[in-house]
Amino acid sequence: MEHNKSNISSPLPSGGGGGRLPLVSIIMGSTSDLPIMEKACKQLDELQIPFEVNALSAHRTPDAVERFAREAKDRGVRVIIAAAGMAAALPGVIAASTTLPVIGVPIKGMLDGLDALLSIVQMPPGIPVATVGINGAQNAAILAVEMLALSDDAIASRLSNYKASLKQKIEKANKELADVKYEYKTN
Ligand code: AIR
Repeated sequence: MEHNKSNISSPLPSGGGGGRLPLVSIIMGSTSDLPIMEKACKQLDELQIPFEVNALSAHRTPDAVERFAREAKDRGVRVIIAAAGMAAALPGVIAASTTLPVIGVPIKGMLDGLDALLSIVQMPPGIPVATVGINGAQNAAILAVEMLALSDDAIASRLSNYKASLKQKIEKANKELADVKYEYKTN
């Protein structure tokens, strides 16, 4: 998998992106979240959305997080996907310093991820974080693309093809289910 270049110092490998500016910024509390967040990267790649990915922590690198949030909009980023586990302050702290929509991904670590889910979803009035399910990185990417599609017909068309492919996939799977035999199965 290739990761795009970013102007934020990152422990992640860089490269690819074809010199495009990122529309979506994926940020995670630690590179230990990457195995989950790779699903978001893969989905954005599939839908041909330029993105960047960085690891910054609300607790370990608070100044860098605030700078990231303040500068993201001027860099052309349209949607931020922020993921963290445990006491997951990152999405909320970012949402506090930007008017861009922030999609939060709770990462399962302790307590089956409920700690992160509640930390991300229970934001005070005025500072929303659109929270997906625990480890819901792929849905976060799709939601981000749905936001971009509101003002971009080419993206809207790719998104609509993707949704149609989901329908075809389940229809095919259901046909295959017909070949599964059980003594008492009637279809
Ligand atoms: N985390 C990092 N800084 C603040 C928080 N809440 C989260 C990371 C990761 C978890 O703590 O998002 O899910 C454990 O991080 P690490 O680096 O110890 O593996």
